[in-house]
Amino acid sequence: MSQVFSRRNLLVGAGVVAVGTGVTYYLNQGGNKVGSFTQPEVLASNNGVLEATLELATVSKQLGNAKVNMLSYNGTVPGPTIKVRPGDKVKLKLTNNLNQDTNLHTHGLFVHPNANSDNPFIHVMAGESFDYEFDIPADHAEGTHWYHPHLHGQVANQVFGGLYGAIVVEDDTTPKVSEDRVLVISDASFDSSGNLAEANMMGLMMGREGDYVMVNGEIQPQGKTKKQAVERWRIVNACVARYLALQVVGGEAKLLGLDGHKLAEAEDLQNRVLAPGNRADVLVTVNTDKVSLIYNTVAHPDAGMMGMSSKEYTDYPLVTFIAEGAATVIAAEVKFQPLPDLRKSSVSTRRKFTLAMPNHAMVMGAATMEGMFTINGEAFSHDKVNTTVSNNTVEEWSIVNTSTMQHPFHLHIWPMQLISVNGEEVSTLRHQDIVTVPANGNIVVRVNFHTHTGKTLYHCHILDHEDLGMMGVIESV
Ligand SMILES: [Cu+2]
Repeated sequence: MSQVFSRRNLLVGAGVVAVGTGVTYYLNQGGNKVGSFTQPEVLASNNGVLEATLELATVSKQLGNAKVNMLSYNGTVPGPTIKVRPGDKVKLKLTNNLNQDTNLHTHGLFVHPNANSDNPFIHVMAGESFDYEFDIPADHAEGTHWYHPHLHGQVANQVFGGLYGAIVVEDDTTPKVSEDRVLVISDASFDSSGNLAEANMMGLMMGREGDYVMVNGEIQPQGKTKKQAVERWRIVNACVARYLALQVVGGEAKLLGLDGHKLAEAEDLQNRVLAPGNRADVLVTVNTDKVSLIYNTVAHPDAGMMGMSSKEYTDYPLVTFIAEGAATVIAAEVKFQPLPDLRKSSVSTRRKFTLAMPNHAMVMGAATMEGMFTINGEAFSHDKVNTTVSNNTVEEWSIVNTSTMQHPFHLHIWPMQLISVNGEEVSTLRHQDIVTVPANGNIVVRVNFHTHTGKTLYHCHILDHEDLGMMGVIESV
């Protein structure tokens, strides 16, 4: 077992080893070059149509001073940014050149869950291609979403491996800014040969956290900005299991929206926590000669148990932009259109979902934890519809967590309005597609099932938990 629980590190040969407690700043070790900040390639629609190929393949890429082997869309980590407008038709050919099966989920897009649209039940076999087609509704809100594989049993491995990319929906209200940047945050671990590390039993149980935290596939990249520049940062938490407490140093940071849904008004970003899968749309005004996105570890209640020794990050600069010269200041006008407030809706059905996972004693000696992560006592089954809802109704869901760690609850397609957390009402109006259910706690959300009917999923977005069964099938009829 010692082999299984040992922390393996990247860059051993390069003399850079980050072990033990406290942050080992990668940049401070042995003269590593600072990676430069780059934007993923953009696949943009033209005249209402985006037609493109996403090819999955392994890729050998430079990470700091090391060569590592990851999984990629179109040869890059993250994959290309998909940029669309409301009303667009999107045709994506998914070409699977991996030696494992996969599929594609357009996380956050309000599109159809059936047929060859955002259908997580599709299976794209190794060596095969599949033609996806999505219609972006004409009234789709502008905002930031993302895509990743959703093949049950393989989701955590494939996302950890590097399969993720941003989706940007732009419309005429999208604010004009000095820079509009995608910041995809992800993590991964590697063995001494630079190959992706496998998750051990603890990693699966708690959700694996990679040793290296990246922004757009680089460790602590640096880019350029200008003084007084007004920038939009589209932050995607693409980590399998890592919660990110984020703040901006060197600039004023206003949170405009979460999960692609505008808040009622801008709020301070400071120390906002993004669960795995959450996105934050942030407006940053550079007010010094250097602006950084700073990350702090969100302490896990079970940290330190049984060899779980993830690195602690304290005030860790994920990405830094150096200001040179002065920006031509552009006034970024942000429109906050009021979201429908489901607190005023009449509720057709109330349901309770109980999330449960095994404790340490239950998994000691177990060969697998498959099926031990459940919702309402049941692990995911392809063959079963767990929840049937009626189109054009508003439901109220109480989501209860019986475990000692928090779970980020994700519903596909229809956003959730957070009503209360541990019985305390949420005063602000917010729609999200991932809401965190506190340890031994509960939340209440309301959902307006409308427009799309069909079968899709709800699950924990700690992707290891989803793969181990904490997922259910919902059908809107
Ligand atoms: Cu979970």
